[in-house]
Amino acid sequence: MRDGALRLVLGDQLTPGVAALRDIDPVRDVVLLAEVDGEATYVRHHKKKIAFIFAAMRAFADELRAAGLNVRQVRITDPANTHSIAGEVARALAEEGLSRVVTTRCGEWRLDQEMRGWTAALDAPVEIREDDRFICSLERFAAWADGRKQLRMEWFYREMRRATGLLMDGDQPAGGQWNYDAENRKRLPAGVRPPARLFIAPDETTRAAMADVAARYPHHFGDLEPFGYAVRRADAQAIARTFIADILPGFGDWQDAIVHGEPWMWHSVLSMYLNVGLLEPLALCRAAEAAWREGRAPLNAVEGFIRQIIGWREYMRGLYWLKMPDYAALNALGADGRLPDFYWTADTPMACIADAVRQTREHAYAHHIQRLMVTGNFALIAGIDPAEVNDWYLSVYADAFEWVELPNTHGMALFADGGIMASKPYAASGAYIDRMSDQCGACTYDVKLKAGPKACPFNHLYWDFMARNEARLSGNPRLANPLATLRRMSPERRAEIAAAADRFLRSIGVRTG
Ligand code: FAD
Ligand code: DLZ
Ligand code: SF4
Repeated sequence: MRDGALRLVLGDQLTPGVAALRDIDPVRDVVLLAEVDGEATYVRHHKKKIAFIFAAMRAFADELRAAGLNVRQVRITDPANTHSIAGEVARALAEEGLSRVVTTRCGEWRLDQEMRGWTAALDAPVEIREDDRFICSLERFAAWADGRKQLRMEWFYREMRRATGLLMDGDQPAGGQWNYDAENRKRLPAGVRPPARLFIAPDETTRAAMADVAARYPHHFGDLEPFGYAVRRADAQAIARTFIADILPGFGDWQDAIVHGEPWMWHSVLSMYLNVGLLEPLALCRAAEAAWREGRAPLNAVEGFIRQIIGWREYMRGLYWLKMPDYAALNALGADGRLPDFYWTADTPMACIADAVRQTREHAYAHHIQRLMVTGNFALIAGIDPAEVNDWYLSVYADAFEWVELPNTHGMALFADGGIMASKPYAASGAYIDRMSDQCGACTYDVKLKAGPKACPFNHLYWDFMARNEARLSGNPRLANPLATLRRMSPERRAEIAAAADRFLRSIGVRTG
């Protein structure tokens, strides 16, 4: 026995100051980083996501070794690999002669539950430390939520602004307003194009991880090439700096816009680095605030960006741990349709969906409005089973971990939680997509048509969704207008909508039987 601790660090805990590494003894303790099939296949993650995580784990092992720590790095190709985190912890304890385990609370309920049984299963003390890389502790979130009927993000966000002092002048919001979202919904004017971005050419470490993934997970969704994401902290920080200098100034204005051939727009594309621990949320927000205070970016852009991180990101995590495990099983609208194949193949004449899926396949990324108002909105109004939709979102995005994916999908996109998060379902017809994008001009369907084979499917699915859920949604004041319109429709028109939606949903395999 070397009387030291095994310091387990998971693939999304790649931060030198993560709780499990605090007070580490560089002589007696050993850090474990284990690449295992169990984590790579509990959903069929996108190939680029797995390569990104494996390469970032390998780069982090180099970083820790350079800092003088003992690192036990288990590669996915290691013949002795047991392919589960628990198996690798047990093997490391035995082979390294260690007596206890220290780790940081993980980001998913399934693994957290498993870890809570490890002390008994491994016959060794397992210390699980809170993950304090977040601004709001889970206790603080629970206290904020306590006794509230509705958990609106905006109120939580204001608390986070006060707690961090970000964009505050004394106890008042900078510029006099908390939220500048009303300025952030512009359509992209003709001729305006997003700025160029910094991509990182894959180094040897990344190339090796890509080759391992190509050999081991050939049937997983997604392309490995081209690979331009950072896997090292310094590269992620360089990308964040160029975002703040060149892209952040336009972040707010066209935040909701979708343009063919422009996957990134003015978005930061930093979520994957934040979520695996290569970037720190508070430091990033302080750098964004400095850009505004020094006149390098407008307030609507900086406030919008900071709100996404200290507001939405923190709120999603708080809600996830507050409501799990029941939250995952909620299906308030009783949706039970199958996920159509085109979520994987992009083989659909609906130009907006084909484009979002193609980009997702290529980059393991799509921006928020594509996730919410294209693939998410379609799944909502088509009535697809939330469990299938969640598996898809958890698989296909490089930034997807259940603590953030589930509440976004289940609560924000699908209204499966019946309104714990959102005050109404984000259901929209083709008109919304037409207003915010250039997709409809290139589509086989006609967004202006409401009936007939050429009519945009979002149009009849939207009204079919309202009709199917009329009773469930009738008490919602924010839906008073569309429900009144629905009630004014003739029985013939309602029957026509139901028949068109049914025909279409059967043709794509959402409804069977
Ligand atoms: P930006 O638009 O540049 O925003 C800046 C940062 O704010 C992001 O990097 C992210 O950290 C944070 N952020 C923005 N919106 C949200 C949000 N709604 N929830 C939490 N953080 C937010 N985000 C994930 O990180 N992982 C997921 O698995 C995920 N799944 C989603 C599923 C659905 C159905 C929807 C509608 C949204 C999902 N989001 C998820 C939220 C959001 O779409 C992504 O965070 C964002 O698109 C990431 O791109 P970006 O870094 O360019 O974001
Ligand atoms: C997502 C992921 C993948 C693909 N592979 C690994 C892995 O091999 N080893 C590991 O420690 N973590 C991996 N992860 C991240 C975990 O799935 C993540 O830590 C949990 O889901 C909790 O958020
Ligand atoms: Fe999407 Fe309808 Fe527009 Fe086609 S017409 S791109 S299906 S919204």
